[in-house]
Amino acid sequence: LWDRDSKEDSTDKATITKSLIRHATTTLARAADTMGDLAAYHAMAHSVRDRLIKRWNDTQHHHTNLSPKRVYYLSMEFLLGRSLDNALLALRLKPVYSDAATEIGFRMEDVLESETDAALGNGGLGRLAACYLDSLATLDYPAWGYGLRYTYGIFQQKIVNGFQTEVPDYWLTFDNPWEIPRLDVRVPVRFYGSLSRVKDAKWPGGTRRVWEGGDVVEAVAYDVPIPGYRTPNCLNIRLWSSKPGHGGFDLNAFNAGDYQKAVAAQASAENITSVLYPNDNHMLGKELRLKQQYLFVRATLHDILRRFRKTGLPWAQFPDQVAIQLNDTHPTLGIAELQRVLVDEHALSWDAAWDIVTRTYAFTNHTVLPEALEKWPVPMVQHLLPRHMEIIFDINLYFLQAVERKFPGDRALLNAVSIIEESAPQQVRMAFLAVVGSHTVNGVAALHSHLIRTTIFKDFVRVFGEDKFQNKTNGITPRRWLHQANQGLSILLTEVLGSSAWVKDLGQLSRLEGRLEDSHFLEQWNQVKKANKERLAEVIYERTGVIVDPEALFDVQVKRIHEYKRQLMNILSVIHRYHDIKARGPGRRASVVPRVVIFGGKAAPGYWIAKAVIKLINNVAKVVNEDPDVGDALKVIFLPDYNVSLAEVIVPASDISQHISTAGTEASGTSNMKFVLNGGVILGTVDGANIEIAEAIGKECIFLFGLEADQVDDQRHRQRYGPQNWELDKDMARVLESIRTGEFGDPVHFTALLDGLEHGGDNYLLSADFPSYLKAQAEVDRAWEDREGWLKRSIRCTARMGGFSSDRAVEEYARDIWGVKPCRAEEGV
Ligand code: 26M
Repeated sequence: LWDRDSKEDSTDKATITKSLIRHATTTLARAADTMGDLAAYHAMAHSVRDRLIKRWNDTQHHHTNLSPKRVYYLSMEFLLGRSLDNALLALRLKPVYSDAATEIGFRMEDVLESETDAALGNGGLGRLAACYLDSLATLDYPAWGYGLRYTYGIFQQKIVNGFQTEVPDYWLTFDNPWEIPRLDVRVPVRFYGSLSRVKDAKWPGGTRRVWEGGDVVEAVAYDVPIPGYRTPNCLNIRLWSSKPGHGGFDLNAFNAGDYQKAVAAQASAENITSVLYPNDNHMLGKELRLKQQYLFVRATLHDILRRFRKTGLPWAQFPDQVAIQLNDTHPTLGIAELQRVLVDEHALSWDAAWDIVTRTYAFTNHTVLPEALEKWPVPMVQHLLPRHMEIIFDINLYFLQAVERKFPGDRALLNAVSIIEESAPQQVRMAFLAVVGSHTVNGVAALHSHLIRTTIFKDFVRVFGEDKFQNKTNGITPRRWLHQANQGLSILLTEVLGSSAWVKDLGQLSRLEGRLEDSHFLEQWNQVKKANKERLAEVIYERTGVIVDPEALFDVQVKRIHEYKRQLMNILSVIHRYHDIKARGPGRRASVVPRVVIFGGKAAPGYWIAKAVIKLINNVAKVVNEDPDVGDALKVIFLPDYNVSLAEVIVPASDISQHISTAGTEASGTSNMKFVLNGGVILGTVDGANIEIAEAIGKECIFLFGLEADQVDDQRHRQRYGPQNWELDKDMARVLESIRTGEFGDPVHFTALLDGLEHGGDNYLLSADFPSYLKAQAEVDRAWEDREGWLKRSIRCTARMGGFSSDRAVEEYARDIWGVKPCRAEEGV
């Protein structure tokens, strides 16, 4: 199909320069000598895209021919970030493209900076999906990602007067070179409508359930190529976009002369995928979100089933060809949808269909926070998806009957495991549906997996047994989070380890430990970190106007703003530190360890407490940064619009990063892994993956503090109902008093924050952990003063992180859950 010897395949500078110029002139209709960085980016992206598409085609053909079992990763979010740099590194063409860019008058950095992030996700869950697709591609697994093509990704955050404001992220303003529209791949999707029963001898029992009427829209496919690193394989993420249904005009309205109404109906179809819901770890029961979920699973299953049917295999072999992973409960309607299609459209018996469903699906849980667990009101599901509601009731009925047979008369158990919550109105518990419809359920870190077995899913462990509930500790891709984001360190590692094999085999980093006494190497390590801190200092100056000293300790907390993540505790400790500096007087100030405390993160637009925390951080920053008594001893920075590409600058520049959630609340965390991999030390609680990181790198390399998960409930209980009146920690109370008296601006903005701590029972236990937090902070200061000790700690961090690669995670999923094997396309270019 493709002329392999064609000139365009060559990787010499002249060929690449020519292809840049050709894309500038023909694809963009621009003159190469008058274009700016943005146009140069588009020309380069198109040139790289040509190469990706070839690999993509070869991989798909190869997989179609061999027909191996495939894994389908279903995620409502893919937080990909930028693609150009990543693709150039995967193809190992960055040096020659850089030379070509220079040749036509551009600096590679400026070209790369022109790319807008693909930000189709909120945070950890969406970024995890992106890391897993990178590993699946790199390890040659036959896999597809499926998601939604939101017109607006996560909002852009602007800080105005210290407040977060949200600006729409219209990321498709310019053409998106990283997607291939498949305007011919369209799937009709029905909403609402009614049910009937018709006679049909082909169906078991002689009747068939028919769902018809309602509104029909179409899902259109857009494909995003995901190149593997140093392999010819290139995977696909298929993103669905909603469009008006075929013959989309509402003919009744049209005939009645209501042209406006007919057109408006078209717009409402396009609305479905127009915006990503900006909530992270919080459920919102909006009908439009349910429509997104159904459109997603309906289109995806249609596609998967079509691919399976081309094999000509019998239905019973579907689970030998298809593994579907549910990234949290968001795609759980897919369970009911597969059952519906098999029973209503392909005439399988209920039991035969259910056997196929439960051998196909597996489910990853990402949170135990009660407010994040998805529940949908039965009347809403009934109205929007009448047949699915019926099927869910039947699934529940047969499941509860099986429970009754195993545990006769245990009504409390039946109540506890019912997929339907008997509230008014009744609610569908999506996590329970996901557990019942999957063969395997996994948590995302050891503690989290233990917690789901003993709390939210404990009754299901009785019903299904222990083995169904597994742990798969999260991982991060070393391609983006070390090789790409930290070029300086990447070069040093390759030099010291003798090859770049570590990029695909992260365990090799352990060999760094042999270099701990090599003072030349220590100095090189130091220089890399210093350069990364200088780069971040420049970004801080550009975006906030504040000058920071790269020699200071860089202390970073970047993640979504959420009460359980306790950014509030961090800023309160900053105030405490500020008061300490002020109280010292000029003489003793010189002995303070200079710190730059850096915050970043978005609050959900309706999450007022989180927004107040952002305002407090900004107000504290203003007071501290402008106080001449403080100088370089302390600077406080809030970096606006934290996203993947900003993370790529921040992560390599941290000395210490904070992961300080109340124990038992952060399922895993993944930025903790990114920081440590880049030689950053952690200050954290005994929570999520922090625990496994501590085990891997050694207690001396991590600063852990605070209550442990099994102490949290008792502490909450004591605070609420304890024998003595519970009081706030004294140091914390003093800090709160300074906020209340207006030291950091009009305290009216902070009433909710103060009240939550003083009268609201301090649900996230900031006060209980505050003393040990301050103590850990002081230990960090002392450790920093021993610069050589710190450097060695930094190297050990990187050296011992091999186990946190997403390659390891994906291999475990492949072996223990999916049963898929690598399948590499033939070496082409
Ligand atoms: C649900 C309903 C309606 C709208 C939005 C949602 C929703 C969206 C995102 C709920 C939760 C969402 O994300 C949760 C999440 O990101 N969890 C994080 O997952 C990471 C990867 O496993 C973990 O590392 C984090 O600890 C966990 O908080």
